[in-house]
Amino acid sequence: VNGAAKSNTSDKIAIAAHPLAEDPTDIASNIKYHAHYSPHFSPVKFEPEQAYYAAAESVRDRLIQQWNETYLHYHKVDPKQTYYLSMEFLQGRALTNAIGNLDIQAAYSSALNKLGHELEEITEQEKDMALGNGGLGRLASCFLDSMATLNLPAWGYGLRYRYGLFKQRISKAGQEELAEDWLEKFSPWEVVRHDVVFPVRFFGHVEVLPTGSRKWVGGEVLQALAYDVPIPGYKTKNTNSLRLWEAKASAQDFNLFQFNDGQYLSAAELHARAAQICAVLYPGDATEEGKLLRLKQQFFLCSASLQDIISRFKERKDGTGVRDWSEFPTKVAVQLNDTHPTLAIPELMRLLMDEEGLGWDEAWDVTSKTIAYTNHTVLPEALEKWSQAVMSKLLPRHMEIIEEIDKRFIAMIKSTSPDLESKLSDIRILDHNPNKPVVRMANLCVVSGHTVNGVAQLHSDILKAELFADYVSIWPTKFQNKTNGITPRRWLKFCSPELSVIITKWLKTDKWVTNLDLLVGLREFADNPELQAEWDSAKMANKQRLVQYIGRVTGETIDPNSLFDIQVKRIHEYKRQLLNILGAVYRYKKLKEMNPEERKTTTPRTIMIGGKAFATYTNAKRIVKLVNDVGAVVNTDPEVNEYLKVVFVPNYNVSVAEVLIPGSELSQHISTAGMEASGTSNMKFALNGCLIIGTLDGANVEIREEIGEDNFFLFGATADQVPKLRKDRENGLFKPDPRFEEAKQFIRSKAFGNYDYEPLLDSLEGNSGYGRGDYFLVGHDFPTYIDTQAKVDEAYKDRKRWIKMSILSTAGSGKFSSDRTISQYAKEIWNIEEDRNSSSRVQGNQD
Ligand code: GL9
Repeated sequence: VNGAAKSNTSDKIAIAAHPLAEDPTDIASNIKYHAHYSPHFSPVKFEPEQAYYAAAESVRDRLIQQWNETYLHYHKVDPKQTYYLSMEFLQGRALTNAIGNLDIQAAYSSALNKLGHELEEITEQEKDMALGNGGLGRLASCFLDSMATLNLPAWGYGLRYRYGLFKQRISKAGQEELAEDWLEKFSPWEVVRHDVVFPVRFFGHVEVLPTGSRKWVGGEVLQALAYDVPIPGYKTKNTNSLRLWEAKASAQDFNLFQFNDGQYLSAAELHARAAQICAVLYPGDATEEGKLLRLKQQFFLCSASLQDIISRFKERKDGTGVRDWSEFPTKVAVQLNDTHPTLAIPELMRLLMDEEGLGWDEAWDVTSKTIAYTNHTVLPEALEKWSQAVMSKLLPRHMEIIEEIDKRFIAMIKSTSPDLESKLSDIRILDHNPNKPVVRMANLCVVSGHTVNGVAQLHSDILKAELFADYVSIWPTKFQNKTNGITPRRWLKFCSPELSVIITKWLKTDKWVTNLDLLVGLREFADNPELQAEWDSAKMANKQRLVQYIGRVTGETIDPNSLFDIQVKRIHEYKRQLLNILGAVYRYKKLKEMNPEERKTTTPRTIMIGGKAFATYTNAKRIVKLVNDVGAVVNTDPEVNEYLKVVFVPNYNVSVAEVLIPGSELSQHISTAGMEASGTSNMKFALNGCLIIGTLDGANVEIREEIGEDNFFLFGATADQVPKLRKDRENGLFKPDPRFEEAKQFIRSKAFGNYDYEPLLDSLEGNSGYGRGDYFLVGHDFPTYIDTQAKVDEAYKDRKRWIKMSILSTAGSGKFSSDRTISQYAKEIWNIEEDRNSSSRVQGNQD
């Protein structure tokens, strides 16, 4: 718009490179330097997009400086280092986070002003790096932030997917999926390492060498090329890496003869296959399609990462490349983020035995002391099982190794725990079920890893009592809990600067940013009218920002004085968005039945629901459609739309969450008890002073303990009641509440259009049967849900009480910092330590 004005102001700034400039004018020069000498656009314009890329590259210069220093420092010191292997990292945007962690916000903001731009506006130009599906991937990213901030030597390893999580568009038909090309215009946040390349083999066969040792040969060999993303810590020089692998084929694999012969496709066949490996993020839910490709992706990550880890182990210390292998577990900790990287186990065994010449016992000792496993779900459909036939074909040597681990485990049970012999068919690794012989990846992890952990206390208890119960008697100390956490930098300080300033003012310190327990200090002021007024106005500013956002993406006008009630997460039946929308339907019906005077006494609400449904998960897509259809009717009904709006927030992702969460007042975490392993958005909402309506599930249990039961709207069955409730239901003992029947009937009456909701509603009916019988207990929990929502309405009318609860919610959230979680992993699983030198290294000094 004001491009001319912008270039005029910007003309006064000379082009120069001051990579570590402090002064805004020098920073502005550095930004101009990038726009000029590393151009990505023709030199005519300097609009927000151009300014974003130039500013990002300028910030990256600083990161590279301390990143290189960190690398060289660890190279020399040779500390024990953690490697977090994950198929998913949900990084979101990097610019605000980098500027915030480097503590250069003010200088960059003013530098950009000098160039005619606003920092807030240019940060909006960045595409989310969405290499993950949901909580599991975002957790990995929060962990990276904490590992860097705590000065831990710790890297992430993942895959560089071309297309991250799909973009969601809402049309008349419901959800549509579009490819999201985060690399369309290049990412300033990755650096390709042309010297870090490892071969990764698929297929082929095993040969026995004259020495008796075995070797995997033949098949197809691709190259793994490293792309590094810098991970800055908050106010520390320590800068770690997220290393993402890309699959390549080499020039020799390009068949010039075929190409010249016009056979273009087959000439580059291996190149095409390489491109498939990193083409898309696996959608994450259970599907039959693409199993082989998914297995290839998993192995690609594991093999490249372990070769890299081993080569770093050899290179460090004296650089001779010769080290005692018993030292390996004292220098390397590998954490498996769920079972997706399980192949790290047989791959490490193979590398140690077949490439490095170790015997089985020695290799097993090293492997089992190195690897630990985190379980993130008890949903049976998400517990990975790979066909033995597929595994033998794609990874013949690994299949041999898995068979040997299985055989030795059985022998061990027979000799040491004969009482468990009858359980062997469940707890062994191979399932020889004649219909479909499979490898059970979770069992392989439990048998091979030194530690297994769940992600919230309730979840860890369930793992020990149910899923892994038989192993507990074999290895009583192997099982731990590590309650999840979130980074307070991204999820409070940077996404809600207004609230952060107030917190710092009242605590008289900003140390809470790295010591979140200090938030309890807010408790003593929870009744203070001055704090309450400031708190209220900060929350209102965040609500206003959200009003603008919703207006922009949906065209809907929402009332900033209504209660902002939000449920955002992947759409899944166990997360029960259906319970939420049935509640909204019931509320709408009651409002319709009231007279205008009665309506005025109600608490106005804006219900916002957002999240992506996996493309082939039909019921999840029907839920998205239903939310949109209910919204279309309610929001245009002049009788009620002052009191109720229902908004579907499209394309929920990390940067959308950064706008929604600070503006929320009530959020819903209402999964069927026992099914949500932890949840992490519940922590983000609570930290931002948002009250929770929720079940006793996952980390909700601990959040309620921390912030106090008076400040948590609890309802629903508990995890230990669920099995009996399901049984009762099967036996025809369930008596539905009339309000539940009323809500369903209202949808069936076509009040929200003609779409066929019968399959969705039918899932709530009957006693049992595929897709029937209300497995998720929506009907059972509906009446207490409605009653509890009425309590929410009452509480909201008392402004003082509500704000006090909001303050107490933030005050009680200290435990849920990922800094706490990561310190526990570091001490209790990885045995790694903070490197104090890496925080204080002087610039330019490489030690
Ligand atoms: C999940 C659990 O479902 C969540 O409850 C948990 O908070 C996170 C992180 O531990 O892990 N496990 C899982 O498979 N997902 C989770 O969110 N799924 C996705 O990320 C899509």
